[in-house]
Amino acid sequence: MSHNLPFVTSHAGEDPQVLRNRFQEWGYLYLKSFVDSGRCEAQLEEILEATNPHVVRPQGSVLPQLAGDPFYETDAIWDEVYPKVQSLESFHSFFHQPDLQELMQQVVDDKVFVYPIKMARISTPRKVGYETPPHQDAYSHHAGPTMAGIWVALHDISEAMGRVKVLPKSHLGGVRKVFQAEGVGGVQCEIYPHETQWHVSNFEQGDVLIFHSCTVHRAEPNLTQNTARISIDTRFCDYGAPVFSTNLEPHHGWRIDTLGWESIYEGWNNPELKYYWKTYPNLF
Ligand SMILES: O=C(O)CCC(=O)C(=O)O
Repeated sequence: MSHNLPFVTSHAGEDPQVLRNRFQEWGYLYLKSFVDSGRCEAQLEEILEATNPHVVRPQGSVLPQLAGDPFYETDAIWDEVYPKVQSLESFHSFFHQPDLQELMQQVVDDKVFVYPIKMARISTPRKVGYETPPHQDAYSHHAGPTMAGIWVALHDISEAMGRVKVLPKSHLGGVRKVFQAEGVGGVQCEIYPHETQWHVSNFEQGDVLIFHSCTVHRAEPNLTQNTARISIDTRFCDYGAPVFSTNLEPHHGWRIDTLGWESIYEGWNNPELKYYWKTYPNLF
């Protein structure tokens, strides 16, 4: 039987060496209220315009609400709304903002490379069993030990809403065997019998979770009646570390025909982030 303990908490402004040591000790950093609420709200609003009419925020509601049938990644509704989410310039720029880049830089202790692949997660109720199973990003993103994931809560996320949790110190054992599973990503990694204690807390808007490429993490099921959980994430590494080609495609671009960089870039104002990785020195 597994049980949860709260995340070990970090704060913006802590000594970068302290943050790095904590990251290497536990395999993750959980930063409270790192991203300004206004920025999260603005990003959430734009995403909700793209998910309308399936996930909306009715007048008076703070949290996104599922307005019709539940869905998960690869369902027809997902395939309808996700290209619209992926087309948002603000969504692709989010992790390139100076404070987030500086945070990633502190973790890698070097110049940072933010992966082109940017993910939005929409966890709806009534899809129990389809939440992201336990996995390691080293496997999913074909990456080495200096890659990490960065995940941002765009609104408060309570226990019932499908939080993301981590298996503390699981990065210390390297990359594990995987087997097929239901849920986002379709694979699950091995969990050893003694690994029963997970770390998780209720998120507040703007909280940031950073996880080592070998840290096992998973999503909890969304057990609410109608509330959808929306978060965004990407991957990063020290500049020059090898980056595998699948991370250069838009998320789900490999299976949704209309989802490619050309269509994503249509209508963008700032050309700076278009194909910014083309000059990266270590793509494979
Ligand atoms: O947000 C989620 O549901 C899954 C996040 C995750 O597992 C990941 O970013 O690798």
